[in-house]
Order: sequence, then C-alpha cells, then structure tokens
Amino acid sequence: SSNFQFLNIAGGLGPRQLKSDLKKIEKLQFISSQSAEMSHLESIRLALEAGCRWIQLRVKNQEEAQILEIATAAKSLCDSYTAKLIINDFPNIARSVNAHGLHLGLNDMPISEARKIVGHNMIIGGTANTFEDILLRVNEGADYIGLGPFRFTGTKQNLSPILGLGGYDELMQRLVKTNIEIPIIAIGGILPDDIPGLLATGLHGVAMSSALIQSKEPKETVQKLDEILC
Ligand code: 3NM
Repeated sequence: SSNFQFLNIAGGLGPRQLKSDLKKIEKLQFISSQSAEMSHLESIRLALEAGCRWIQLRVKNQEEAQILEIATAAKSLCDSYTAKLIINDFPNIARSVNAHGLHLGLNDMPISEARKIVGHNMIIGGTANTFEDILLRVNEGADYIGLGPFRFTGTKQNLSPILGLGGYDELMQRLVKTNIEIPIIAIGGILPDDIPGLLATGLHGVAMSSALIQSKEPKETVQKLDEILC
C-alpha cells in the first residue's frame, strides 16, 4: 500500500515498527451510541468534529445487514477525518468495510476465532471485567483490553460489576507483577475529571460515550482530554 511505501522512504522502518504503527492504540476512544435525539452516525460525526480520531461503532439490537450499512457510512466518515474505525461484535463487517479494528465483548466469539476472519493486521480489542478476563484476552491475542465498568452507566445493558478506582488499582498492580504488556483502556461512565486518577493506576487510556455526546462544548472537551492524556 502507499502507506507502506511512505513509511519505508521516510524512515526505513522494518516490518516490526510498521506493524506496531498500524496497531497503535489511541488513548481516547469514542463509543458510538443512539438516542431519540441522535443516530449512531450523528454521534460519530459529533466526535470526529470535536477532534476524536478513534471511533468504535457499537450497534446493538439491529440486523447485521443494517449494521453493515451503518458501518460502511461510518468508514467513509472516519476516512474523511483520517480517524480509525473499530467495529464492535462483527468480524465479517469489520473485514467487509476494511475497518482498522474489531472489538469483542465477553460473550462474543473468542478473539483467536475472529483473528482467522479479520487477519493479523487488524486491531482486535477485548472486553474484560476481571483479572481472569484480561489473561484470557491476552492469551487469545488481543491488541488492547477495554476494562470496565468504572462506574454505573446507562449506555451499556447487562453491565458487569462496577470496578471503581480501587478495582483498577488492584487489577493494574496484579498486571505489573506479570510480564504482560498490553494497553488497557478504562470504560464505563467516565468523566474528564476521572482521568488523572485512572491514568495514575497505569492505564493506557479511556473510552467514552455519553460524556462527549452530552458535552456542551465537545471540541473544548476533546482538547482538554487530549491534554490530560498526552
Ligand atoms: N462497555 P459511557 S461500559 C460500551 O464496562 C461499554 O465493558 C462497558 O459509555 C464495559 O461512557 C460501556 O457513556 C459504555 O458510559 C461506555
């Protein structure tokens, strides 16, 4: 691809660096959601306009054909902002629209299975709530972990037990005692003011939906988040 050529001319990067560049995990992730006021695509446009460059399309309770349609539109929207698009739950859709990544929940197919569908260059993230979930995801070949929920949120149904700051602290401390290195993203009811405390536990970044959608000044919010997360 042209990306490959550019990187080689510019930096003479080898395959290892090239792969890690393709699989770079951003520190701020936006999760799409739908409400009476806003469609998934509108929420994605809001996040992109605000400056977010990592978007997860998370559509629940719709037919796969319909999700494919939304994903196709989301991909061209994200491309026009040079943002990464991650598709929740559907490896075949992630592959069809040539998304940057796939995210799988606790009850979805194993990451190792999904890997056969999407190939080795696609980012795959996995949800976790416990230390055992994290280890399973790592063993299956996840590229990042979404660990949550931080606090109660109405955005996700069937929420796992709430971790709170203490929960992250404990899990991150257990993780440093292993030789596992994987980016961990906190998720679930996170507000901008929570982030410094979360980062102090050793997390890589955060995923947010409602805090961004409900922000009165999304652009200022993302600017502030980027400053905290850099
Ligand atoms: N997963 P908001 S919490 C998609 O705990 C998702 O695994 C969660 O949206 C988990 O920022 C969540 O509005 C919702 O709470 C994130």
